[in-house]
Amino acid sequence: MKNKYLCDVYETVKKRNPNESEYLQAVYEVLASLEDYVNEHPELEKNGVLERFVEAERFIQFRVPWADDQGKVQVNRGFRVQYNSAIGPYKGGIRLHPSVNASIIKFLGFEQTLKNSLTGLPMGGGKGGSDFDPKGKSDGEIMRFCQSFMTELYRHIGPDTDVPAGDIGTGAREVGYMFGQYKRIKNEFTGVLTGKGLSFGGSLARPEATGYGVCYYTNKMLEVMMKTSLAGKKVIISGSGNVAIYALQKATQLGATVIAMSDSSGYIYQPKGIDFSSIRELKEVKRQRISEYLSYDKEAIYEANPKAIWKIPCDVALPCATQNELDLDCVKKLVENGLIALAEGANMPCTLEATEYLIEHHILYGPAKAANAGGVMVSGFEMSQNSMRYAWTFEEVDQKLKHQMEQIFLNVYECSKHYGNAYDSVKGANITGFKKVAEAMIAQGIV
Ligand code: NDP
Ligand code: 2IT
Repeated sequence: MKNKYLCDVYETVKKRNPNESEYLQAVYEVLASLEDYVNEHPELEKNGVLERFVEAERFIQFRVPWADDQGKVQVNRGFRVQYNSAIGPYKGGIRLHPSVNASIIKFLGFEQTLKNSLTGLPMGGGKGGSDFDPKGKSDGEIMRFCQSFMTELYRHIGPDTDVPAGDIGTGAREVGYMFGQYKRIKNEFTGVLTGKGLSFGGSLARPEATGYGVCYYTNKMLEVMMKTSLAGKKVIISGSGNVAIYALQKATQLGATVIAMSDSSGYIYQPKGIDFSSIRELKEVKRQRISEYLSYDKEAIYEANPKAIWKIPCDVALPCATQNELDLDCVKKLVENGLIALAEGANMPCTLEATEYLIEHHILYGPAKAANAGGVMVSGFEMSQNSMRYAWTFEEVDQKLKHQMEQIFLNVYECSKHYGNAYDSVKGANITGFKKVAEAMIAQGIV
């Protein structure tokens, strides 16, 4: 990064957010990739666009007290970042995981702003969460936590203000409890959350959307850039949560063989292909560990080292677990073993060095904010359906999702080529997403 304006902006971000490594990583990647665009657009500096863009509009932190099944009082920390509302109401998920802190919430809100712009829908960027660990908690404990979380959050959100949804640790069950509490406090039935149950305003195909979207994106990327497709490819998917499960289903439907999946304890390997219905039952119904897959398939192999999944040779890698799960060594091994494409279901699963290596080695690369935009896209469709008091069919939503994921790929690809390197999709995605937000920020004045 040589541009003085960008360097100065990044120095300020570093000073203001010391020790927030994930946030600094996400901001650095974006600023560095915007260099050509910023050089061509002096109005950005004149209007202070980047200084404003890297500072969240609002950051809320709050106490979340609840009583566990033994009657003991527990206290967690709740967060919501309302990152940028230039192109629409804040929109983004809620992460429940013990690792959640200000840095993680801010990196996710920052990324979400650009991702939501890429969807083509009018949604700003937001994200929330808590260091609450849902693992091993009873339904009653989950409900009391979600109710307490919403008892504070409700005053900051609304269907035209800020619309939360799921993320790690937050699925339909948690969204349901949060929605119930919001409705009770406000006495309002609105589309204030997405990812709701189908009986109270949820969209068909929202649970599937992120995983399906990653596969639609990957398939289009393979078709346009290599004249091939997912059919016949060996695929590795990390994680075994919402995104991973439906990436498994769609990749398999598109003719690929998913040979390995993981959770934070280990990975399973089955060269004949992992079975979707077994994984779905294991994870969504029984909420068990992935090691239990061996009770469905005696031939599968389990190793208690999740990161070692990247040592298995494959054609396509779909990281769908969490940030920085792939470092330089992991991608070097994948490339050495014949990798042709990697698309990010998770947010920021590759370190900066890993991403650079993929681009340098001309691996087809789908950056998170483009490749996993299908989830928030269908959340946007859920908001539309709620406003219309109407519901589209599964096929209607799925077809819109597929079309728009392919369009995102094409927009990113055209932009990458325009700036001189078809493989540099980081530049393509960041510039495409940023352009619209920056134009809206300039048009709306210094706010
Ligand atoms: P889930 O909670 O459903 O699943 C998360 C999966 O990732 C689990 O298998 C979990 O394993 C694993 N995992 C989580 N944290 C870690 C960690 N620190 N180390 C190793 N493994 C971990 O979440 P989602 O599937 O919804 O989210 C997965 C990723 O996709 C996240 O990065 C999320 O931000 C991103 N995403 C999600 C969208 C959505 O619509 N849900 C949309 C776009 C992106 P374990 O059970 O052992 O913790
Ligand atoms: O990272 C993401 O895009 C999500 N967790 C989905 C957000 C949403 O509002 O559906």
